[in-house]
Amino acid sequence: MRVIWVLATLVVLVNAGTLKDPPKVRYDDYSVHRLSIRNKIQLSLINRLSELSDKFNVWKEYDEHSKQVDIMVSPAASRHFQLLLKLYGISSQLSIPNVQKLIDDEHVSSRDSGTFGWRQYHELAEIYEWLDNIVATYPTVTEEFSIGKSYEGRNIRGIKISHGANKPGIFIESNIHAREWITSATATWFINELLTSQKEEVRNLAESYDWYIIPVFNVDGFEYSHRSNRLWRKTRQPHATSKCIGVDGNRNFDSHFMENNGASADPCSETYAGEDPWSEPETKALADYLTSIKDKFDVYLSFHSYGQWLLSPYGHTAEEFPENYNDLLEIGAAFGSAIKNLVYSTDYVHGSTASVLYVASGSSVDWVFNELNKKVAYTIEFRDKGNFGFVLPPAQILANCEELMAGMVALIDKAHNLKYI
Ligand code: 0X9
Ligand code: ZN
Repeated sequence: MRVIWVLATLVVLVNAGTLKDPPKVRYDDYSVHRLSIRNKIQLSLINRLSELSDKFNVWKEYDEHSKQVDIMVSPAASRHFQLLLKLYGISSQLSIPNVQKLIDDEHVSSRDSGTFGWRQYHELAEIYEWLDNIVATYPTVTEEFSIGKSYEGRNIRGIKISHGANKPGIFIESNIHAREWITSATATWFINELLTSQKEEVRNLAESYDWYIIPVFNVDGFEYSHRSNRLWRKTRQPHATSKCIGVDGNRNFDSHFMENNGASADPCSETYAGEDPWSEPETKALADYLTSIKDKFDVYLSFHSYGQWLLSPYGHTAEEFPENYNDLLEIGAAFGSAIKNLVYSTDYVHGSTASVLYVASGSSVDWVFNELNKKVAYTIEFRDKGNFGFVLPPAQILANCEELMAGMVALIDKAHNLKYI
């Protein structure tokens, strides 16, 4: 009898949607602060705070360029946090007073009526449905591919756009970090432009190169960021001995894995590298796929947010620079000034990851650069510089897309002139 009651209750709960969609994590009165760090003692305090992951979440790590850290603080920890700032003499600026407000605003923005568009963010099912339509609409120049399945069994899909056999290839990986929604919004827009734009510079890009684009790489994390926790970053594979879930995919590649403190060994950290390189099915699938087409592409780009940076190797050390670093800087300068010349006058800073940002080891870009020998490989950190961070308002999607296109045209043009492509 009791079993029947339990079953009946379950049926009611499932129908009410209670079990289907667990409540979303809320960020009411969570605030984001921009801290100016002046010494090692201050920095080590922030690093220790960031280990208390239910109270603090580092949105942007310390970098030598700005000497700033963006940190999100829970309302419960807020008073303690202010005391610590005072005690350690850390100056701070409140950049976001209430994260939940931004998350709520993201949803009430002007929705595209019925069709897929770029005035709002879309979830994975919508992006995949759109991709189906694109492939059906442009069958002669597009080809769908899948690099394999995620931990939770989702397909990791990509699109190849090609106007003829064996053109030099450009590979774009996007949304390895789940919460960086602007990346897949920009990648899908870019696919659409390559197929529909009549602008000469875009037609040149589309028709002179083979494009391989994965708009959402971390599919499980992305889905989770829509359904449960807007600020999820990592993959979704559980850990054997920790309650914390997932790995930072961009620390899980087998290139200088875990070197120089460029990743964490703590499963609860946002930059947890994983037990071993390739512990995540997603990174393994991407590496295998890239290896299988390694003769078909010359340029590799990884889309991230935020900070407005164009970052080249190396990520694992600031002591050494790649042999072609001057070329990478020249390409970076072209990218930056093309964006600066647009009406928005947005600043991008370029340089090696470890020297201008921070040491990050085991990233996809460094693996492609070092192991597949692709000498034009960059991380692009899109808008903004911290006013909205990961929750970039949908009203900024199109401006970000325009900037990417201007930067991309200049980047590819310069890489071509320097004979990389
Ligand atoms: O830390 C990262 O993985 C990237 N920044 S983010 O805020 N989007 O998480 C930077 C990646 C730098 N790239 C390389 N290490 N090559
Ligand atoms: Zn990222």
